[in-house]
Amino acid sequence: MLKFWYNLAPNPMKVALMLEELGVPYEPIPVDTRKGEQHTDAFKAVNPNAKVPAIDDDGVRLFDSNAILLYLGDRHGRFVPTDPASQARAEMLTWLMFIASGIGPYSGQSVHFRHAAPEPKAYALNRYDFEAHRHWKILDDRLATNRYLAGGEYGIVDMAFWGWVRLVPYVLGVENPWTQYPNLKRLLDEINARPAVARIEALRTRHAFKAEMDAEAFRAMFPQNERLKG
Ligand SMILES: N[C@@H](CCC(=O)N[C@@H](CS)C(=O)NCC(=O)O)C(=O)O
Repeated sequence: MLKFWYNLAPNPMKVALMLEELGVPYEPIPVDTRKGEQHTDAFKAVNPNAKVPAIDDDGVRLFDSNAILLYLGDRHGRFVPTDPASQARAEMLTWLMFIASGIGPYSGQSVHFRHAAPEPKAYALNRYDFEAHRHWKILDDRLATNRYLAGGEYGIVDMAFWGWVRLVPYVLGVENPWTQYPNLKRLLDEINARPAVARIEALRTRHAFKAEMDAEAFRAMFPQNERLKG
């Protein structure tokens, strides 16, 4: 059976959504990153990058959420346009990579500098807040004229989007960003209403991940800080 190493953060949740949409059986294996479980030798044999998600699909092993989405889409011939020469496939690849290389990293750094970094952080926070807004605005504009991100049909790009868009208030430090970005909210609400998302709620309650961001969690998730200690 397909093994899925996960926690409840945005990148694993995209893959959880795809697995639930496909309806393939899978074994969820929790990796508690606040306890440092991503750094064990056993997990690094699965993902040398020491992050979730990763999968093992009956011997086919992958890590990195967007690679996994693409693999599963191609493998099952669902939620991706299959003709490699088509405009639809080109748009799917373009927006998937935009999320992988833009939305994810800039949103992640916006969260880090807003909620976790020590002072002084004004320069870094301004940069990542600006870039996070800029990237989300590009998606909001795209969704003003397209029902889904890759065009006419719901697919893996929308799932990659869903992983992150739920956290936009936290990413941008704004209670109600939706007045500014109504099209993001429109697609978020539509995806949230899908039965696959309801099934993910069941997965979310299956394992009690550590909630505290204490010294152990900071050491595990931000190992670079150890270099600053005299
Ligand atoms: N590019 C990777 C990023 C994975 C990633 O950053 N995962 C986070 C959760 S969303 C994680 O494992 N963080 C724990 C850590 O950095 O120690 C992907 O898309 O899968």
